[in-house]
Amino acid sequence: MVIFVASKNPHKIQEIKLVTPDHVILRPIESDWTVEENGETFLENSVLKAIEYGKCVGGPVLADDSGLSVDALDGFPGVMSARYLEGASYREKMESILELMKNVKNRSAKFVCCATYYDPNKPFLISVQGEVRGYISEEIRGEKGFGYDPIFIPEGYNKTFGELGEDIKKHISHRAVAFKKLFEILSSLGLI
Ligand code: ITT
Repeated sequence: MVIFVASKNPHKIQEIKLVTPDHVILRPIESDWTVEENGETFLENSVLKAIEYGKCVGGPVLADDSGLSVDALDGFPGVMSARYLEGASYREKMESILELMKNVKNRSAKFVCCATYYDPNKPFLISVQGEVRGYISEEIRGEKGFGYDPIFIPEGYNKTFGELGEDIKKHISHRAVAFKKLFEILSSLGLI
């Protein structure tokens, strides 16, 4: 069966594929479809993307809204993770976060992912959230992954996601946790 994915981020889609059951085919966005992500939470934005794209394609859709949340910065950049310092490179965004964290002792942080399934024909919507807790590193390390991966050290490891890459992310990341949970629910309901 085919499920559309309401994401323009190829890294996300690749990571979702790694935890998708073999009989489910993910179909990425082919048009220049876009939606204004004006929600205040990961849940709101994930639901917004799923419903808007579901209405557009007329079939079952998955959406992912995610981001980095730093405890000492009151959850920043949070839902603003993609839009923080718009136009700047991820190296610049990470340098800026490290600058904000200079001399900050509490480096705990988490990645959060809200995964939503929506079928406009039922209509039917399920949202689940996944998290991975960890720490902000002292410097940028690693070339793997995407976004803020090179400054995030997951709990229980001493390397960043940028060093660990998808071999580890597919087991413990916020996205892996959320989508595994979502696929389990969809399977138990006989929807996939
Ligand atoms: P779509 O909305 O098209 O799915 P996006 O990248 O704009 O793509 P979001 O609005 O959900 O997605 O923003 C997520 C941002 O949070 C992403 O661009 C990264 O900056 C960050 N992020 C989320 N998951 C991440 C991960 O696994 N590793 C590193 N950074 C991540």
